[in-house]
Amino acid sequence: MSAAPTDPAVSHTPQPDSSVAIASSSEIRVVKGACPHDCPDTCALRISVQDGRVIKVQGQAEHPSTHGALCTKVSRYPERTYHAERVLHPLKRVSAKHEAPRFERISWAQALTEIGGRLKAIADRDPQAILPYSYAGTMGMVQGEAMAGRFFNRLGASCLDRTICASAGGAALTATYGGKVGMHLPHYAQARLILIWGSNSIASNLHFWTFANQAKRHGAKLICIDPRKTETADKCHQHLALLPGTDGALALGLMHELIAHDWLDQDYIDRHVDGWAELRERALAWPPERTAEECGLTADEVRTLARDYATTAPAAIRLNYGMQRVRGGGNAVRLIALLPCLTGAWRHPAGGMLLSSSGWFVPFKNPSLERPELRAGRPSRLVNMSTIGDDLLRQAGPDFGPRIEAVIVYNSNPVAVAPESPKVVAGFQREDLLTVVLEHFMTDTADLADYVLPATTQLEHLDIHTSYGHTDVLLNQPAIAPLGESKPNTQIFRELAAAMGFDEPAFLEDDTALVRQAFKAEVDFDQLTEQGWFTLPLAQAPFAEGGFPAPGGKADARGADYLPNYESRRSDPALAARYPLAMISPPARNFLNSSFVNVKSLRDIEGEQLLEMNAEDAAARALTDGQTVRVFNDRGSYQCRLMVSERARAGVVHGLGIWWRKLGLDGRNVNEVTHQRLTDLGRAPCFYDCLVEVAAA
Ligand SMILES: Nc1nc2c(c(=O)[nH]1)N[C@H]1C(S)=C(S)[C@@H](COP(=O)(O)OP(=O)(O)OC[C@H]3O[C@@H](n4cnc5c(=O)[nH]c(N)nc54)[C@H](O)[C@@H]3O)O[C@H]1N2
Ligand SMILES: Nc1nc2c(c(=O)[nH]1)N[C@H]1C(S)=C(S)[C@@H](COP(=O)(O)OP(=O)(O)OC[C@H]3O[C@@H](n4cnc5c(=O)[nH]c(N)nc54)[C@H](O)[C@@H]3O)O[C@H]1N2
Ligand SMILES: [Mo]
Repeated sequence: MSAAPTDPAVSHTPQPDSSVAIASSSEIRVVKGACPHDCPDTCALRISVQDGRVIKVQGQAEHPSTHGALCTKVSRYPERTYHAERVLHPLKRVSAKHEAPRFERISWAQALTEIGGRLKAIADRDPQAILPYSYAGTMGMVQGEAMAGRFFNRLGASCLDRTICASAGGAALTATYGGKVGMHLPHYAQARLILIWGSNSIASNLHFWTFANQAKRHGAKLICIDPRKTETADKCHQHLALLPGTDGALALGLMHELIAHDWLDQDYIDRHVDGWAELRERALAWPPERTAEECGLTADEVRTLARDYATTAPAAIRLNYGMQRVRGGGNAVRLIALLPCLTGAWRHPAGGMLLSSSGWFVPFKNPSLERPELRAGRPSRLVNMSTIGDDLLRQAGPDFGPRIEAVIVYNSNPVAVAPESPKVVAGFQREDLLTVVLEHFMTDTADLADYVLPATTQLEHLDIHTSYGHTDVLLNQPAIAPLGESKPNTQIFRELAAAMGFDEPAFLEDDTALVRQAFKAEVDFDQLTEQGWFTLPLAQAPFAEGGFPAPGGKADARGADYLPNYESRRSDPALAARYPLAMISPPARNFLNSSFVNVKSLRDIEGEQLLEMNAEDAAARALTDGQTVRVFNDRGSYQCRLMVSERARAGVVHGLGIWWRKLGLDGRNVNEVTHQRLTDLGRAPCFYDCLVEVAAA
């Protein structure tokens, strides 16, 4: 079904395996796959195909980390793939950018010739004016950056600083441990105490929850630390609803109690921690009363948490990214990551903490998959994806470099997901900006494109995956031929390379070659192909005897401190007087960031864009459950449906995300009010550090 390119300039490029038509048969064939989505779980999939059509997507029961259970979203994968609104052929814009979007169908040959010509003209002046914009629409290494990276390196384009999700916590783990490493997922089942900290595991890390639930059945205590009373909090023994952005203070308060009660593992500290003496002084300034005042908890809650954590073994922390989307998010992660070093919890396989396991894969990966040598020493300006709004509106200048003239978007929907959308929209509305979007659907970003190129889904292409929640490599075999004229991202970049006249051998390699190059020989490719996954050979209690991947093998406590939010009663009282509500915008359970919002059966479960608010705050504003409200601050406003709910504590509202703007009540979403200031470490956005007011619409 895949259309061969008709342009002679590109027809020599090889077709990847995944676009070879797969013979149909009325028997049911089972294909082994991997879930591509941005989620810690990276499930092993079992895809049933009949007559060339996927009839069912299930989990693989034998996969030890995900054991056959799938979330509601991904079990609806066929509905997404065969969606009537899939983009199945190239499109060219025929309306102005500020008008309602209108597109006409064009051939691949025309699309490639025109885009190639326009990119070449920009690159002749300065290739740094061209920017890739991608994130984790698919987490696959091949359909992610393998071929795209080669293309942008050869072009000499600007580089994207991929910070939108996890880089504050990532930088913190690297500063503290020397890498993004932590406990192994299955060991949580043996823990006696689990702090589920800044994680709505049931919604966004379901397979961790299975292990936590096993521990609970064996008598472990589960404590949820989250401003929102989530469905995970409902199932834990205790819920501590701290104020957003105060986790660093809570960690210091716990350290205070560890010191005061002599609960430290001084031997572990002496041998495996650098800089404790200095941090110890800072922690002594956080007695339970001060900590409680800062966090919006009671002093008793702080004391009891410290006692539970220090006196139960093994004690495990499942930290997640929700708590690092604030100004002090990086330091908060550093402080929490030090807790198991102070109590010696790392001595046990079921003790320690996990924020991300992705660093465990690094030594096994091929560092030159994206062919960095193709850049050949040319400049590589780094543009932060989290400030794309400001950056698209910026003029050329000595500290910025050339104005951005072209953006090529793949695996991301920045117009919906990037902070401060009024500026992001204004940037993408520039008539002089060339925007090319590789997509499955007409997202808010595709609506502002000059060209939309149809991409294949995970059922239609080959890929290989790591995980940030477990330590298995997974292979995704294509189950069906590409729908319509869609092509894998890799193939689109190969053909764009050919249209630009790039003839290096790196652009002739097919997807099978890329999958085989992704890892070094230690990852057994035969086992991966046969079984569907390969488990990295790693130590069970990785830091029982220290040995952190940092230089010297020690955890580093130097400099870690608590920083309050940019926007809070304490840091900006004048702003807080006008906008007294702290807003967080964690994901709606049945969406995956902005993916799946257009899948009707899932959108029907979510209903409408919702704002959860405590009854006290609603009464103070004479607002009632179910009414349409306007959420606003100096940056912008959006309308949504009010849900008066016990899930919200007083003073904090939850704008559940991330809706497509055009499916929102007034064509906007929650990022209308978020800001573009960055975290203390990792240059990440502060989505959950945001003051607003709410009124009847
Ligand atoms: N169903 C579903 N699953 C997902 C996603 C999705 O959109 N939907 N997204 C995926 C992606 S990209 C990621 S990064 C992960 C995100 O999943 P997580 O890493 O778990 O992060 P969030 O969902 O942003 O937030 C988790 C929890 O942190 C809480 N929180 C907010 N602010 C604070 C704070 O200041 N302190 C503390 N202690 N808690 C706070 C929120 O209320 C929320 O319940 O999940 C992935 N899985
Ligand atoms: N207010 C607020 N904003 C947030 C967050 C929040 O909690 N609150 N969360 C943030 C986080 S954690 C993240 S990770 C970002 C996520 O932001 P993004 O990474 O942009 O994630 P999605 O919104 O899921 O968009 C991914 C897009 O990639 C497309 N896609 C999927 N597979 C492929 C493929 O194989 N090829 C191509 N070409 N396209 C594909 C999908 O159709 C989808 O439109 O959003 C951030 N934004
Ligand atoms: Mo994310």
